[in-house]
Amino acid sequence: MSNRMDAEANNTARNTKVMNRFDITSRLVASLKNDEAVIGGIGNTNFDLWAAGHRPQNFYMLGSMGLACPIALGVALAQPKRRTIALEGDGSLLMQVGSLATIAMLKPKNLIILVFDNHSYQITGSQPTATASGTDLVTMARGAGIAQSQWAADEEMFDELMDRALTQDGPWLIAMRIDDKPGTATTERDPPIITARFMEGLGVKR
Ligand SMILES: Cc1ncc(C[n+]2csc(CCOP(=O)(O)OP(=O)(O)O)c2C)c(N)n1
Repeated sequence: MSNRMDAEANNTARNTKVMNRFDITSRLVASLKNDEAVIGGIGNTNFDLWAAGHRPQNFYMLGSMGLACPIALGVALAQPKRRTIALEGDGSLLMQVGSLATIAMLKPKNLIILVFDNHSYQITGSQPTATASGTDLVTMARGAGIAQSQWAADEEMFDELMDRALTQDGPWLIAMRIDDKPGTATTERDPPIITARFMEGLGVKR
């Protein structure tokens, strides 16, 4: 671990730069080494995943909040050799925050959670979430038992953390403070096609 990351091991959301979801998602996609599975949560996280360049190992959650982590957990347990990455907004993670405790309990080494915290339920009108009044999702994740939970202070630190998360045992949770730019594109909305393509991408036949 670099000195900088040691020093920032106890960082909080207050110390982080406000970044951009599409930029971070593009960095994530560029950092992928093999056929990692990536699960985009409802709305903006999967819109930006789609816009960053579709891959057959991407799954785009439509309709329900809070399911990126539970779906990614299932994939990580079913295919323990494949790194699996969940992308979730702060509002969605707060709705299904118990999934952090389940992940901590089951300890999937191959699971990485990325949290995009814009302090709001942006896509339904930017109503403030609890993180706007101080709830710290990294502290919550550590409390749930995911010891390797960190705020990325800036883009460079995101790249460093991602590099470690892709090569060292997890589970990991990396959180970013992000701006209020909307998702970059709208994902093609066809659930049977999304599911079939993802299963094919993971080498699983129905
Ligand atoms: C269970 C459930 N409750 C409410 C909604 C309506 N809804 C869809 S997206 C959304 C906000 C999501 O917020 P967040 O996860 O923080 O992502 P952001 O829009 O900020 O990128 C809401 C309230 C829903 N789809 N499902």
